Amino acid sequence: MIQIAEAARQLDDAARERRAVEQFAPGQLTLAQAYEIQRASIHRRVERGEHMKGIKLGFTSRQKMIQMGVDALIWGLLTDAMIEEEGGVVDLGRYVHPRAEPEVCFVTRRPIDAPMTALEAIDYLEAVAPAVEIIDSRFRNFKFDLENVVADNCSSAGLVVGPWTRNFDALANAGVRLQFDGRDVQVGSTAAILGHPLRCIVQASRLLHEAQMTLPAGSLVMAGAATAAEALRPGIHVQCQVGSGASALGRAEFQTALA
Ligand code: 0L1
Ligand code: MG
Repeated sequence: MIQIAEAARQLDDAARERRAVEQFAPGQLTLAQAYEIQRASIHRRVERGEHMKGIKLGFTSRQKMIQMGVDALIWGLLTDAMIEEEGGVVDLGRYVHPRAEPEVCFVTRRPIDAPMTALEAIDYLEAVAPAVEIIDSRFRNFKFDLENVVADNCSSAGLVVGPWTRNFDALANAGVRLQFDGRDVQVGSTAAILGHPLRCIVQASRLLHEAQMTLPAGSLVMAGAATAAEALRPGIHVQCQVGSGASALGRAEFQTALA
């Protein structure tokens, strides 16, 4: 039988020591146990002094589900230690085998404590920004099943958030480009994220309610990748651009350090 605290310790140690580990044998974990492990491993981070910053949704687009062979929406927890400086230099030595995903990030202005409808979602939001999520599975070869990726906090590792705007209208079916050194490596649309990224807030409200959790005002919500993820390498400029022209949401960018 799986020991929640021991499994959380193993994954937390793997993240801190930047080493890949074997996933728990398929079938060994239930989804409920996987979320318990996720919470226990975040608890360890909080005990070390990290602060909760919000949540992320995963597998909100078909491209991501296909890339990873997983077919359900999942969620993970974000702490302040995961935030990388926008426009800054990211040291890939902090990660095991990092990949970049183009996303949008919301910041809330009211606590989310009950399920809401799509029409209500905007009332809960302060702003939105283009963002890059740096995912980093602690599992060998980035291979996992649904329960394992949930236990591993949905591969959460880093995030780079661009300039905030209240231009929520720019979110509908906007072009999304992930570029390395000025070249497109992934191209998609915000419509790939549950049809419209605001639906992530609705999904988040349901998941939080089921988990009997409240998301405080001022929290980040990462909406999930609009495209498949791309492996990061040292010495490149990474940019995520959402929309174009007058209706652009803007861009988030960073440089990866030389090896
Ligand atoms: O944005 C996403 O859909 C991230 C899913 C995280 C799991 C992974 O691909 O490692
Ligand atoms: Mg993501």
